[in-house]
Amino acid sequence: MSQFVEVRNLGDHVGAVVSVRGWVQTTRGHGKVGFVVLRDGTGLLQCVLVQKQVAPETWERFQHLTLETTISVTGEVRADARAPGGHELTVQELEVLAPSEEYPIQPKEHGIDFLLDHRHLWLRSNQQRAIMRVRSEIESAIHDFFYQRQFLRVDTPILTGAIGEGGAGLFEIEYFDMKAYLAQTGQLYGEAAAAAFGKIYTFGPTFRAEKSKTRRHLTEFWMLEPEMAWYDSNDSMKLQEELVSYLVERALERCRDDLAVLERDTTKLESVAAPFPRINYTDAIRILKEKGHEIEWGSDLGAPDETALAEDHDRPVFVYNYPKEAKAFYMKENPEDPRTVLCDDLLAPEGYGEIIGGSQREDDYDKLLHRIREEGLPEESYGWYLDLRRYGSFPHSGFGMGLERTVAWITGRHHIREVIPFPRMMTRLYP
Ligand code: NSS
Repeated sequence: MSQFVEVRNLGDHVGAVVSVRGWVQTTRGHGKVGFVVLRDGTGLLQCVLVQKQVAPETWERFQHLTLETTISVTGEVRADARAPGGHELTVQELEVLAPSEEYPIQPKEHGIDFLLDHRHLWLRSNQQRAIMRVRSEIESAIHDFFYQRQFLRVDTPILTGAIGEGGAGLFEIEYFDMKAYLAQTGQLYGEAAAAAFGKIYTFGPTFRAEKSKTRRHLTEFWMLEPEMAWYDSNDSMKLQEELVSYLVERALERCRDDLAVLERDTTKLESVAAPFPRINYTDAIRILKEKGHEIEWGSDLGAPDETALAEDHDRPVFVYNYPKEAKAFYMKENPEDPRTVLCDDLLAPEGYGEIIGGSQREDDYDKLLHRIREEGLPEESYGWYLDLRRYGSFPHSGFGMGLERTVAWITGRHHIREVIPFPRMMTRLYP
């Protein structure tokens, strides 16, 4: 057992003498009084040293402290509403546990490339820590949401045969004497699991060899993918709006301080409540044309189109039933208009664009096989997937929510590279 107290628990020790350890975030001195803001991972603590009240060695050590030096301090805890975290420590002793060389990240403006090159250190900064805490809270909220609804969590493979979303963007790797691919999605495996368990979700890293350098694309991102037996596309949209409302509510409830550090305008999140508006794809094209966008029926929506559709609303909007050719092979043909499929994209407001893509799945063996052939996908790899339509086919739907896009929207970050601890992009594998 450590005799050290965590900063977050200092409220239980007001008036007592305790020891705290962590890293020097800032120091400043005014003549014979010194201040150190210590960060221990659980919070920030302002430590005050008065020269004539501490041993000369302690004062000497304080004067030579550099940023990010690992220290331990012992002193009396005082409640102070103005101090970060609400407490201050009147220091009696200060020890250096490990020195720190000249720290690359200084309190000044650094360019984004410099910060990304130093991501392993940048993570220690106040804003980055706030973002990661929100991310972690959203992850916990995802698990709570599905646990409450009795979904089973199923882990799907990352190493796969040639199977996924189809199209470009597969990462190919050597797998003994075979080719393997990093999973673009867990969905197809999720569909197999839905036939075994009814309602499931999978949550893990997914990979796309994205050549696009946009603020919405990573090559490795985390995706939540629920899959529900017996749900039609409408049932799925209802679940999506309940989920997203719940996640936003959780962030507002439990991450107020972090959102304040990030200067997020939370009034924009407070209006996020189900139900969300639903726009048919064909209506979406009409609206976009009225807004002067050059888009024709048949094409997928681009980022500026998504922004324009979402800007009329104070909460995310669904665009549903896209043309077949704009979407993946596994989506169910719309019986009312076979040119389209039963699918939806959920577009976040404030320019964040698509955070969810979902659909009802094609459950007809012949239609699915036809689509696989039409797309020129390697039929042999899809044998097991087709089996799901041969041995007891069933109506089912599911969706994929990109964690980083969702967290970027909730935290108000411009680029999604800031909301994952170690972003992977076309030109970035380090650190
Ligand atoms: O390609 S998706 O639209 N859909 C799927 O992968 C389905 N197989 C999901 C399913 O139905 N189970 O991607 C889903 C979401 C999308 O809305 C984004 O939020 C996110 O995944 N996404 C990405 N985030 C970050 N970077 C990249 N490159 C990316 N691609 C998709």
